[in-house]
Amino acid sequence: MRTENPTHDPVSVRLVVGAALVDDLAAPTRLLAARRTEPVELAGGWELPGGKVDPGESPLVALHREIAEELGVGIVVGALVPGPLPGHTWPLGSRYEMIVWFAEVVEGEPEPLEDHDELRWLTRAGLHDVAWLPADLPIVDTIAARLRDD
Ligand code: 9L3
Ligand code: MG
Repeated sequence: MRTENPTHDPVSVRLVVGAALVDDLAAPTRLLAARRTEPVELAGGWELPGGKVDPGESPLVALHREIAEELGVGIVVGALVPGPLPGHTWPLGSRYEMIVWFAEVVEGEPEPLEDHDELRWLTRAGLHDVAWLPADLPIVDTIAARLRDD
């Protein structure tokens, strides 16, 4: 009997890094949401910015690179937003897992330079004003618990 399921093969799961960009790491009141432009099945969905770790690249280096490429800003990275999988990652379909850190912009002003066409800073009360990608929803709910009302 064939028991292996390639979609559950950890070797085939690729790591994605994401940033929970907040206005102030010490007293966060707003979270940055980014609207995807591609691929077509995800276009229009809102997400935490980030992307795939390159082979041989460390996750934190990948995070700084992705945020610089996508938003044109420098960041300082804070605590993990701990996910339920080993290594505190979050499930992202069958092919990816994502590791997410809180982060704050320290250089530049975020702009949707690559892979997004709109950005929004959301307050806790307005977190669900955008249509988050389904995979990002539980992460956003965890972040919500850390946001202060402003
Ligand atoms: N993804 C989902 N939520 C996110 C991010 C950054 C990524 N917050 C998914 C979308 C893609 C895959 O992970 O299927 C790789 O992301 P990217 O490299 O296309 O940004
Ligand atoms: Mg990306």
